[in-house]
Amino acid sequence: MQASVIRTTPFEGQQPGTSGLRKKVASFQQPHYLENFVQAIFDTQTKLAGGSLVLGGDGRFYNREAIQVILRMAAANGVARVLVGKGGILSTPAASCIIRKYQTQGGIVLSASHNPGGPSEDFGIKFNIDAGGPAPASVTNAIYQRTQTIDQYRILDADAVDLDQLGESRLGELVVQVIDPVADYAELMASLFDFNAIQQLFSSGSFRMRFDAMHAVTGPYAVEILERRLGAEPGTVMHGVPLEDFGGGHPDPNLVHAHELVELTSGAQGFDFGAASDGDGDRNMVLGRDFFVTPSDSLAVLAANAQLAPGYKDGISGVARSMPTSQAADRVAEALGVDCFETPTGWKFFGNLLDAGRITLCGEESFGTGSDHVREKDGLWAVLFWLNLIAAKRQSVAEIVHDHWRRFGRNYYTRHDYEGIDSDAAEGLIDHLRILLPSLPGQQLGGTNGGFKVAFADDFAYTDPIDGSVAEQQGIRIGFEGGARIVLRLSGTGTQGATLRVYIEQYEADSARHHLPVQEALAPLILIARELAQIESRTGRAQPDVIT
Ligand code: VG1
Ligand code: CO
Repeated sequence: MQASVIRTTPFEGQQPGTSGLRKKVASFQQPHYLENFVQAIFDTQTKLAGGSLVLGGDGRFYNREAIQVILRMAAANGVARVLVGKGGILSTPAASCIIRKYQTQGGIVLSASHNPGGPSEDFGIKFNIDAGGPAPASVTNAIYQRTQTIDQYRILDADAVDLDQLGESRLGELVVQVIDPVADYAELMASLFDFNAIQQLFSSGSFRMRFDAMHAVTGPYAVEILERRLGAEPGTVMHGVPLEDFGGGHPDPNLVHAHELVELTSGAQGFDFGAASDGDGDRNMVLGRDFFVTPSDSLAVLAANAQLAPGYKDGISGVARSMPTSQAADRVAEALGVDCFETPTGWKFFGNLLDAGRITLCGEESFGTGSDHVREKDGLWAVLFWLNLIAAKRQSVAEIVHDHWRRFGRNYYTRHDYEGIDSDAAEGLIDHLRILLPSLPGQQLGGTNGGFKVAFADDFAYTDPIDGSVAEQQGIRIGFEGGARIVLRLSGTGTQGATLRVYIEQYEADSARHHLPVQEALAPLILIARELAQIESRTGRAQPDVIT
């Protein structure tokens, strides 16, 4: 077997976004496109030569082809060992778990996460560092720089590796180890949560749940853990077979895309608990009967009750949330006397805080919750944490959250997404807000009777407390007296046009006012955001596409 050096020229736009390089499948299918990016990883991440690498993806269309290319390139670039998930499959949190457990020099995760899959949909690739988490900007910038000057890549001339047989084989000098994608992850979960208590909850007969894997990567993980190890009834896991196109749906666990689960948990006969995860298994949605847990609240509830799970019995060292995530967790941190950090959007910003032991739990409003057990957000982990709480407290989801609001107050929260809008219009909208920012503090917005007084307005910048790195222009923040906030930013994960995200939050201490419909409670702030940002006139959209 021989390594070839192939001449190539740079592609524009191989800059990773919020979470890796995401493009249409057709982009990745262009000759040399994937290869250029992968070679840029090998050229800049020099520890991989002679080292080991974890490799796997969420099973979407083009996963298998990409895995074979990357294996042959790893062999030609002197990687000693690649641990690849059976069938080329690894959930994002499982990849993180395996990088850490086997102390590899990093991992390559193939996923466009919650974006649809299939020949005309999205594909993605992301590099994770040896700590197990998404590469920080310093690394992704270096990879991107390299893609702009690249003129050759190395690849072994070899046949495809059998990815469906567990065990070792060789590709030239490279040892390819096909591993069970579920085993190590399931073991880690069993070490963190009270599996006996959860087992008893399922066998009690008075608790029934459904987990919607959305035909994405978590199906096999959820069947193994929930049905086999914890004894949930067969059929608990819905849409459990991973499909290359996720059955044609958006593998995005929210009220819009997981509506079947919402219906199953509705009404007197509804299931007690519903949960879903996304394409690559790092997101979670948690539902009770007729009850939706806002991800921001979920983080706060887990933080307030962490000691009920064996893995967190000694309490938490601190908590972090992304900037647009509601401030519910801040109130818990204050009560616990621990730090709460506010980071830019994207899991990579939690890595240093987790590594330094400054935080135990972290989360994002975008259905992401996680802890220091790995360096990615983790969908099934959050579901198991909730099951552990329900088993320990012997309360329903709604009771747990209502108790939480009584104790800490409620942060009403919603996110409005305007998808696929014109990129120039989106940039123009943000520029317009940037110009407006200095004039806002002190202004009374939202009409004469009542209204909201602006306490601060800025374009969020973050200085990492561990390494001092600075991230600027991370989203427009408008904070009001009393804690209400409007946040606006553009998505960094889309592949078509721009997506505007508008995040709205308002704090309510009075428990008599904790049961209003969310959109109604937030209506005045929603209106302020629309008018201030001139959303309709600039984007042509009167209504958001997705409300969560
Ligand atoms: C979105 C979310 C962000 C999340 C990111 C990756 O990014 O808002 O919180 O970290 O997706 O999640 P953006 O830039 O589109 O707002 V995943 O599950 O797609 O890897
Ligand atoms: Co994801």
